[in-house]
Amino acid sequence: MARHLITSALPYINGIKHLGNMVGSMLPADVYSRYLRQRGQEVLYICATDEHGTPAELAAQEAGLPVAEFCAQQHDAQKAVYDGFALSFDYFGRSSSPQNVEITQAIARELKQNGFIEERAIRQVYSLDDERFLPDRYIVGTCPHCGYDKARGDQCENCTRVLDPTDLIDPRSAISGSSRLEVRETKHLFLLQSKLSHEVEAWVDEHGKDWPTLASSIARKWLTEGLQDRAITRDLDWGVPVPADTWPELAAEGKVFYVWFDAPIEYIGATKEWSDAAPEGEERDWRSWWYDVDTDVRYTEFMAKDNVPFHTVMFPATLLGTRDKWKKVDFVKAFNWLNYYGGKFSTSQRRGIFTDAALEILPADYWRYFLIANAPESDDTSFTWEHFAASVNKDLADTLGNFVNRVLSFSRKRFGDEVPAGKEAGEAEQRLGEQIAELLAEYERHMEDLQFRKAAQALRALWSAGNSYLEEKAPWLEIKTDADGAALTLRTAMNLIHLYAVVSEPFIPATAAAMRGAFALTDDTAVWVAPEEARALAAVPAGTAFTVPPVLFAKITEEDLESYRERFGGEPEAA
Ligand code: B3M
Ligand code: ZN
Repeated sequence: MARHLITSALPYINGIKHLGNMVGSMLPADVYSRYLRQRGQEVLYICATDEHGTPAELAAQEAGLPVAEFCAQQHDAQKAVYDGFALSFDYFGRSSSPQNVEITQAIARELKQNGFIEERAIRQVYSLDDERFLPDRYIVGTCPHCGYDKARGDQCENCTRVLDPTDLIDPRSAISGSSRLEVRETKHLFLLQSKLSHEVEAWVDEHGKDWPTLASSIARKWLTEGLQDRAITRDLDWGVPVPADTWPELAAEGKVFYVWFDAPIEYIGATKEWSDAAPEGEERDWRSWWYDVDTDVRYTEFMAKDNVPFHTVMFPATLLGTRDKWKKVDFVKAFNWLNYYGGKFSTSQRRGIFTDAALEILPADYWRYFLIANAPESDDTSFTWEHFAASVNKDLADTLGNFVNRVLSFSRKRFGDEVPAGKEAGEAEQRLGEQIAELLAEYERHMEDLQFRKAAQALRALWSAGNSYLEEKAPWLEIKTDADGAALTLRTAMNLIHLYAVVSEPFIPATAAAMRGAFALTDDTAVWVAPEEARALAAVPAGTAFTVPPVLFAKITEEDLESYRERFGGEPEAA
């Protein structure tokens, strides 16, 4: 049995995330984790809030809160939303945890020891009124290219040009607004990526072969451009402190590590948090997932395309430079972007559907199914309310929900509250069994390959096969002349419902549990059903008591759509 370590890109602490953020990381990681657990694999699914860097400090300032308090509140707020989406992390940590501080500092020491970190003097903007050096993002001014007067020292949001603080016209501090700035010399730590370039290249050559093209092509692009040495410390009040035992001068100046240095290390840090949070009597060993485990742990990462360089170049360079036995990623599942009516979702511009608002209007399974079935795997995809409604109404309400409801309701009405016996399985059931076994094997293949859109297609085909069988046998007619035949049809359909409940759980866990719970089966579990076993369609024997669950998916109406467009914006696509 393989041991699967799974991580999804850490959502920044500032603000509740939109659906686009979740579909490109946490949601597919959850679907895959659930699938592997049901197949009996040992899985550790780790994620956390990414709490350092300028986004956290600026957002805390805006909220008028000390940054530590802001992060604690936001961590809990985000975690509550992810619980609402039934994201089954084994641990959802915090990059500001003591565990991450400890491991980040230990890794930095190892890098220094091996000559892959050095101090360099650089010229940086100092604010006399804030009495501190200002990271590029903390300097605002007028963009020399487009005249936008809120351009930041690192980039102009208006014309997206990358800037240097000294390019800005009338530069001033984003903290105090003061324009009493001067350029001074200061020292920072640099990760000597250039010295690790060949090793990283060799590692990507060896491991990147079976990654999806999106991930391997971005990694190659960065490597071809040549790895630059990168400053990995900042003058911020909030972050993993540079350890005084190794860099006393920088520590005394309050330097902290750059957020992208400590954030990927939080995958390890959060695993230690998981270990340290072990309940009484439960053995947990974080090192057994991360240290000297190259062969018996398969590590899969989920992220959006903009995070690929950090995960396939900078983080592996960091771990290679330690000359230690840290586990590196085996498979990088990268996603494109989910847009909203063709425009970008944006947390900062509050454009699109945010995860908390989504749960206010519809249950998680509507979103889980639609987002994964339309995941931006090979291209950016665009969310529209019209497509969302059409998809859930057809696939969830009609194909799956209606099938479950009419089979159970009709059987209860004509044969009572127990699964009817009726005839032995005949040619139609034989054919159906073959078809189900084939479709299930295809579904498994796509899940093993992390091809989520294709997996959703195969799942839909499984659901449709049940509807076709029901139309073909038409028990509502059959019962007039052949009650035993009708009973066989309904018993077979009920076995399909139980099978659907098991294999749909990775996508729609709440609905799957409701479907499985309809049958009073002793010690029933969501353990996967292999195609060979599924073929028999006999897991639910005649005589099993059952109940009829409430309608699984209420349809989205035109009025609903109107109200959603009203609230979230978005013009109906041209018919
Ligand atoms: N916090 C997500 C982002 O770029 C970033 C991922 C960190 S994963 C170590 O939006
Ligand atoms: Zn500009």
